[in-house]
Amino acid sequence: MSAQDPVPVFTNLNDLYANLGTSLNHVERWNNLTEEFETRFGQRPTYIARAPGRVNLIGEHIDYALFGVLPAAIERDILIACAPREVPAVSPTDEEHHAPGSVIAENLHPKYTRQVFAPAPKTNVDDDVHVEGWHLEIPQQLRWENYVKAGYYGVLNEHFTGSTSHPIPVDMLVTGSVPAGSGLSSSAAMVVASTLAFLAINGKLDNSAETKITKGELVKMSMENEKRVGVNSGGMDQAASVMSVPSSVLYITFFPSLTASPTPLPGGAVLVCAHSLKVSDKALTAKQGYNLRVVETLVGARVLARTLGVSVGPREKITLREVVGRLTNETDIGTGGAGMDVNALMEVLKKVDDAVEKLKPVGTTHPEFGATMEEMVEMSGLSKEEFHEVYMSWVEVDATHFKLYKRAKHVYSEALRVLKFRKLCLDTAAAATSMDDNVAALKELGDLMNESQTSCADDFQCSCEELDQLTQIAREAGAYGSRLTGAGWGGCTVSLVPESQVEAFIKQVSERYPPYQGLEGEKLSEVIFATRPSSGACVYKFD
Ligand code: NG1
Ligand code: MG
Repeated sequence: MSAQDPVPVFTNLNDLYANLGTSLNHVERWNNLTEEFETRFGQRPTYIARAPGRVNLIGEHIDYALFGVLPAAIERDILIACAPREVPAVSPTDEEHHAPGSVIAENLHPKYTRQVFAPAPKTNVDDDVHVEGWHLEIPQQLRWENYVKAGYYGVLNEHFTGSTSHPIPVDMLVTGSVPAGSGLSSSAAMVVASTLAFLAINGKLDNSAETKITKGELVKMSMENEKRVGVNSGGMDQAASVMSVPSSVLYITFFPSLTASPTPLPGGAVLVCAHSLKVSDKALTAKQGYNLRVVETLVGARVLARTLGVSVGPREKITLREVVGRLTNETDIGTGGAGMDVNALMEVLKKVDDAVEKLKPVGTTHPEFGATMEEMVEMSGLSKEEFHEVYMSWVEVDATHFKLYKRAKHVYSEALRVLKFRKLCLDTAAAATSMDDNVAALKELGDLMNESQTSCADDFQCSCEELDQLTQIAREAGAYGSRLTGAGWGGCTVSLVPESQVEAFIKQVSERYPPYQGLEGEKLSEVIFATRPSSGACVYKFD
């Protein structure tokens, strides 16, 4: 499996269901979506695009520092059915039917209302035939269709720019089983599915050589597309949603290039996702949360590079991963290699640790080593103007103190935990192991997850009371390890639980975690459920 593999386009239902696996009732969901589409739009869909959510086992907030992460796609997913809209011969004058590329988007969930929108072509005054680009308004507020539009935007601007052909009008129906705002990446799943749906419907995605799209290309496009919703995310969610394979977690690297290697978990354990029921909406909290962390880690990397004598271009946004790469003159740059192993990273971190200490501003009075804006600019070695242009002009943040030291400390320690976690998985798989060996390995993996939670809570400060409490209860209920998953500040936890104890585990957590009081049956399985790694995004083409 590689980034060069094409995104699968199935034309046969048996192949599709074989790819999806049987543990969730896929057949019923797909049939229901197809029938609803016919009822609402009076025609059968021509495509259904599917993209799964993901759970991250370990490696939190380090993808945008370009360190490797270990997520897996989950079985829950977003499905988008679509068909070209028949434009009536004698058409009404309403815009819905006329504008090129106009979209009618409906959602099976009644809370998400019907949306009608159309992109606007930008033309050149001297050449009004070739379209120069497309405009599609994506308001900076939380709306479900933003994620549909974000996927569409990239397709429009990549495939309908500089040409005379126009996108076609589309009817679309969306359904999702990934809980929103939960850290399971419903957002990336929506963007990936939407990107796929708009590519397919416009004839840009098929099994033929000219219209094939590789998984790597789809990840890149979806990452760009998701940024349009206002979060400067790394590529973990999109890569997991696109490239995952059943029954393995995926070790994803971003530096020197995107690679994904399936990594089997030791037998005898399952993953349990549990929602803290604190909804965390990154689109709303990014200024003091996610985007602020992106800025803090990037500025930290520049300051560190200066301390270590690593060269950085004046306008370059060097990452913490690149700092250690340059420090060691890493030779695999450009070869697509997966980069450092545990020992190599430990070696280089010995050199980096002292420099990380220097990210504490001199004489600071802030209790958590936060630097003020002025101190941070000074530490960066840039002028105020340069600093603002490089680090502040592309993102909105809202903070008085920037904790460069704590953030870098988390990123490097977390990167090392990911490598240790992966090595343990690989070593266990390679040895002819007994059940006891597996249990020993699972305990160690659990410890790494617990350490990750502590680092997220104390140094990266992306946990919250609910997540701290829920992970603690999970450990007491028998999990090998438990931690927040995704961006944090709310959303889900992931726990590694002995397979034989899953039911008892879920029961105990549901009795002890206060927000679960009174939940049972389907309501309870919405918020706490076992999941297994599932396959990545695909498209089904109807005949
Ligand atoms: P969530 O909020 O779970 O989608 C985000 C980022 C990831 C990664 C994690 C933290 C997006 C789309 N995803 O995940 O890239 O940085 O936080 O590890 O913003
Ligand atoms: Mg998200």
